[in-house]
Amino acid sequence: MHPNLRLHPTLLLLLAALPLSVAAQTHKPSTPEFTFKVIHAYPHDPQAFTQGLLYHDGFLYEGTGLHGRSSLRKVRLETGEVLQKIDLPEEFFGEGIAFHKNEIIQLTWLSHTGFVYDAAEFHLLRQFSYQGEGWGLATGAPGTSELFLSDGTPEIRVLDANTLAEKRRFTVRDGGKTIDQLNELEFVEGELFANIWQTDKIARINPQTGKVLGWIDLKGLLSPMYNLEPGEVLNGIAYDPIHKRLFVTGKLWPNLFEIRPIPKPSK
Ligand SMILES: [Ca+2]
Repeated sequence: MHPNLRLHPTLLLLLAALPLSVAAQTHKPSTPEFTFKVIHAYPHDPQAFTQGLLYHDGFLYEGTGLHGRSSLRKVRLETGEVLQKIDLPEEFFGEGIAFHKNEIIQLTWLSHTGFVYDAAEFHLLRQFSYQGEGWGLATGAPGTSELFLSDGTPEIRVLDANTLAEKRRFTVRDGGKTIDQLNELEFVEGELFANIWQTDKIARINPQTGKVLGWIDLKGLLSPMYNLEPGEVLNGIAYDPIHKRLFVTGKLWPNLFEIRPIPKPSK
């Protein structure tokens, strides 16, 4: 501590005696919070249990989950029309997807099995194995050949996109608190965005350290008139780096949105 910042012992005693709630108010949350503006609303297949979402060369690619309903799709953004689709065998519960070179990689939830398809025809090229659960997957910064993988824990694995071997991992923390339930992922302008499962929140994460840089609160994005079931939560982030468009949707949601995060007014 800097000598000038040393507190007098009497003051320390006074601070220790303060009720916790008052003491907490002296430490305002330092992690920036964002709300959102809807730029466009698009149709989304309400039968698609979205587990993976990405944007590439003018089209959306979507991985869906549930046994017997898992698939990989190419989707027209403007209409939600499914242009191309391959179904997974019923024993697999599809999870996150990522684009690498001319291939699409897809995780499964509990099967320790991933699939690699050629992106043009969706032909299955090979399978691979990994430890633990598979939740979200995202391609890292251009030129790094990195993939980010979430598994429901506070840890994010960084894979070599060519070999799919683990290179490193980091723990996601907001201040001193570890953050788990990290679900669908997207790499956006140098940050890793993660849906927090069963919430309306997206964490903005430093992909080197795991530090949470901000929170995007998407509460109220989908109209309450849709009466969502408990499992029909926000999940799915895609980014168009050319036009800097950020897309989000949810499991079985009727809409997909282009949004713009905007700083939350301070209270
Ligand atoms: Ca994504």
